Amino acid sequence: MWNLAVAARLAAVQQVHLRPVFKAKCVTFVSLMEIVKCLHLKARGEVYPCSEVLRFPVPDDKVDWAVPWTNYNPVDYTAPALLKQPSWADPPYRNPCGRTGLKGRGLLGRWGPNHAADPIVTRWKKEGGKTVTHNCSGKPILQFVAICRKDNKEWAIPGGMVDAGEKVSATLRREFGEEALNSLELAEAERQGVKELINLLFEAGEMVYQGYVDDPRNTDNAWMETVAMNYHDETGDSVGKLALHAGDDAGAVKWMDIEKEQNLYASHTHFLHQLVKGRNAHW
Ligand code: RP5
Repeated sequence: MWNLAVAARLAAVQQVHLRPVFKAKCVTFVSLMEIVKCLHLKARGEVYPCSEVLRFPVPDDKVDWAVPWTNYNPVDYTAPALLKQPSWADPPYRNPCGRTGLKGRGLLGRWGPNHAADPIVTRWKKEGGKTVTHNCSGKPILQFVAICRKDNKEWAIPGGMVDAGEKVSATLRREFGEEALNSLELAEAERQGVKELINLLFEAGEMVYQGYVDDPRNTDNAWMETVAMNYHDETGDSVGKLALHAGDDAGAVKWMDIEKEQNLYASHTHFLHQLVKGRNAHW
């Protein structure tokens, strides 16, 4: 969608060459990239519009980012009107929760929000076929599938980054499969079975949290945001019975009792707190 919007804007400016492309029913990403490249001439004009700002001159053979150019020193310019932050303009990439003491992107790939998805798969804790209640609260104890992250050895929800163009619902399934069931290493037939089971359970999820994550990788200009969904196996007969196997970024995986003493990765303890409140479980 974004590429279509960009190309449409460029087409409106240029009027001419693009018409045939837009008449075609199927516009591919590759052809859009070509369009953008061949139009990239006015975007190198000497004086920037509505200003006296001069661009750093870029010759034809240096346009491509792939061509090394150590002396490239583009001019930094944002129009004064934009600095007043009108409602239609993007805010500068500024961490919405405030300063972090570090600028740049740190370990994160994108400026601004970096989108993740967190599947919280739960079941009731049982012993001898009976649901276990907590001595103090008298409430049933929920368990969730937790992974131990390889990067920092912290226990966490088996979440992950949403790939470009991927639907969040697909990320949730993929990450759970890869990290908690080691789907990447399974034989094809087995992987198919696991996929079907996940698809069944993940048909009915409930959103627990959406928004900013207090992730240690966050900076002033790049931060994590997530959608945390709960997939609950009420009887414990489907995923609740699955053999868990850590895979990909997970060093270990287990069913973990949910209780407030846990100190999980990033904001994951907070997500679980939201979840137990909704299910009236022990905390
Ligand atoms: C957290 O980082 C999110 O809540 C999600 O669990 C995780 C995604 O990052 P990776 O696990 O892919 O590093 O902020």
